[in-house]
Amino acid sequence: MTRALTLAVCQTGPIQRAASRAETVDRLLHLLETAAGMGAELAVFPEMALTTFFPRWHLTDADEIAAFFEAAMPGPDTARLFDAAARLRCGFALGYCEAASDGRFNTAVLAGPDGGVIGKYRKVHVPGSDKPQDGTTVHLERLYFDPGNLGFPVFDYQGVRVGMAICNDRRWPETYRMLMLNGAEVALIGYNTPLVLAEAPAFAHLRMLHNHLPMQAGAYQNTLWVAAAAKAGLEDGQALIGGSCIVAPTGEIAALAMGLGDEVIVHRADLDLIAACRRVNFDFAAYRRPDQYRAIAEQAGPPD
Ligand code: CDT
Repeated sequence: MTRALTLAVCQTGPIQRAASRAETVDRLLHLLETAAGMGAELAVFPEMALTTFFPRWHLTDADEIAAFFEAAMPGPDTARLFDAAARLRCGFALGYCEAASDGRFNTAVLAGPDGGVIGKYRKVHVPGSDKPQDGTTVHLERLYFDPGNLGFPVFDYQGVRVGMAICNDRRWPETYRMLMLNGAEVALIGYNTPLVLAEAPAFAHLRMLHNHLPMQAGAYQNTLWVAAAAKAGLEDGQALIGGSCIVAPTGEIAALAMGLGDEVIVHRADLDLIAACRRVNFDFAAYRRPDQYRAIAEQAGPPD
């Protein structure tokens, strides 16, 4: 019998700053119910799915910044989502801003089909700057978030090995490699990707290529399923790309979101395809040469 897991990607449209948590959680609940109605067993929501992508602004008021963070997960606003997971027997990965005792993190929590917390991941590759620049659109994630300190954990989800990554992580080959080496069969990714970067406006037409290219390569080169959810559309004046997708271990896009609003896509992921792809090209144990790759772990970039 084929091993399979039905994956759902719950893309959201913009979540404006004016939206209350209750309003936003209502939207996420509706998406989860839709996903479960389509047969999903595990869903992924975007990065920072409870709030607007506030690092586009330079904020200085501590209370104003703290309002974007969750002190507990589940918390008073989000418990309904975990209850729904249990009711629908459909777990999820949810991106949120985590206020923890050891720092502030851009985090995703993995909820099980019983509504319990399985584990969490904290974004390793935090992009942008910690210094506001005069007059230009900024990306100040490094001002508000500490770099993730949990590595790339992989969790058991109903007998399937599941890992997570967040937005900029998806551009780095090490993300998928670490997930594969830790045993992942499925990688769940959420993202908020501006259509135009102030520092590279000429690349605007490449944003979707550079969205799918690394995820397809990561899935193929590591023989994983990738399910990735965008927060899309015009959010508080900034255009975010869509392109949410489910990518097979062959590198093929198995399902693709059409629009820039709330949308669910579903695909029954054949987990046996992983072994088939490994047999064709990527018998890691037989062919990988970790002894020849030392620089990958020891150097950040090319020598000076
Ligand atoms: N959220 C996030 O990580 N966004 C980045 C874009 C900003 S890079 C300055 C991304 O890689 O999509």
